[in-house]
Amino acid sequence: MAYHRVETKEQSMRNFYTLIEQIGEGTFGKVFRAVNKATGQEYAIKSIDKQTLSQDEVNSMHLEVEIISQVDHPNIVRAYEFFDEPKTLHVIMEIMLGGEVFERIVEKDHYSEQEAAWTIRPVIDAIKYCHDMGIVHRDIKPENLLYSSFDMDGIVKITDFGLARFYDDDLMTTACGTPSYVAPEILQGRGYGLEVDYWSIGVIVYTMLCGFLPFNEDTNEALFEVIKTGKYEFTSPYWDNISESAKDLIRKCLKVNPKERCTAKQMMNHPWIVGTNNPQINMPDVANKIREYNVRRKFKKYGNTAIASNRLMSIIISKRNQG
Ligand code: 3AM
Repeated sequence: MAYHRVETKEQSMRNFYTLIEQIGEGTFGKVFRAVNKATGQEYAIKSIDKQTLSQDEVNSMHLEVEIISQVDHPNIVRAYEFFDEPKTLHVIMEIMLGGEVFERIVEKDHYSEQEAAWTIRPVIDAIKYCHDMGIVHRDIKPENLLYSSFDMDGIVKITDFGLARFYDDDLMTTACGTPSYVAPEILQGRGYGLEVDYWSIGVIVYTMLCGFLPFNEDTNEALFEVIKTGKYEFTSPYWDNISESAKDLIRKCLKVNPKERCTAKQMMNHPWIVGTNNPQINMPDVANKIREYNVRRKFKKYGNTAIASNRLMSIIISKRNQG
């Protein structure tokens, strides 16, 4: 990936790209649709105002760029250029025009367990690839799984490596993530590893098969207490007709003890993910529930975005002090 340290006006991003419209807002900064002036090719540009960032966050952004410049996988959004301007950072990325994975599911005429498994399989493969490279994503959630296009051949890709880190064998301690998808060991403040991404996959698969979250409380404090116990249910009647194989996978991902949790490699070999015997019965009620969940999610968006270290830590600590 090309890195540009911008010192003159001629070198600035706007000399090479025309911004068309804002298409999103991420953990750090805004995302725009843009066109390369020389080629006419469309890209997504993530722009971050440096003045709104602490030095830690600027470092984090540089790290995100370093990470995405090293990954090369069909199910991970590509990044091409990085402009480091005096006031702003811009990452030029592949544009994903097909929308979020949960938005697409509800548009399908037919949605079965088989389709759910096919949808999540490439995501697990991409996570396995990251982990093999020593990269932990730490913010796997439906909002970060985007389709490349609306065509039939559009493929799902992981985006937003804003919280990703290189991981060696030392456990990480920074508390971060998105409340509904965060793993218990992060909340216990005990140090954690790659397994946090497997937990998030468990939460996503659960939600894909019923349309509601396994852990859901009115406040983050209450939510974190429940996540730490790892207690959830396959609530009747919603789960009555879901296969035992799907439930087995979810149980293996949502283990409180990260050492007992199913790895991405094991998931890729799990019968439900391999998917030769999955039910192909249409599940219109699940699609409807996912539709309702999407509406709630958009509504709550700013209550359930990624929480970087300080704020999450203060919620955990204030809860600890209370009890
Ligand atoms: O703000 P919303 O949730 O609508 O879909 C992503 C999200 O949109 C979008 O930017 C927001 C923060 O992640 N986004 C991220 N990367 C993108 C990309 N490469 C993207 N949209 C298109 N192409």
